Amino acid sequence: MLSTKIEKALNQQVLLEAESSQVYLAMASWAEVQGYEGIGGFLYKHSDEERMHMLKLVKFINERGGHAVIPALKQPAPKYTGIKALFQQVLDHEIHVSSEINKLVDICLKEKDYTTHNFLQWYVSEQIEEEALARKIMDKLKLIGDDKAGHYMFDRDLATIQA
Ligand code: OFO
Repeated sequence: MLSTKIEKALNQQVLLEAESSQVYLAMASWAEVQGYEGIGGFLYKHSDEERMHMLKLVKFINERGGHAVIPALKQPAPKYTGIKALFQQVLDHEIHVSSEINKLVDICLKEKDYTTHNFLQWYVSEQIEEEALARKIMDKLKLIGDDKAGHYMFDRDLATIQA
């Protein structure tokens, strides 16, 4: 059984994962409209993944006797100044998510909720991978700079990367 404190904290994470999915969906749509098919495809997949992260939390909360509340979402920015700015936002966002997951883990330890602590380990590992991938992408973009041909290759490259 979840304590009220843990239930509330997990519901906050439901909101964050839902927001992540929504933001990446907005980014995907923008990229697609700009002609970046590979980037768009990558971000659509990433958006789906975040929805899966949210669903996993919803199921867990309900299975443990809590109630997962599906939140309202604010509209994400519809436009981006460029792909570098967009991916910097992805990286910053993932760093933020990691820190929120760490806070959740900390609450679980304080509350001695080892079941939820165990459940959250999957998110801890997932965040390591997602941050590493976002950093790798930013490193590539820094190398490319403003080179148009580089952007074209990068877009093709991203079509083959697993979100
Ligand atoms: Fe990438 O945020 Fe979910 O966990």
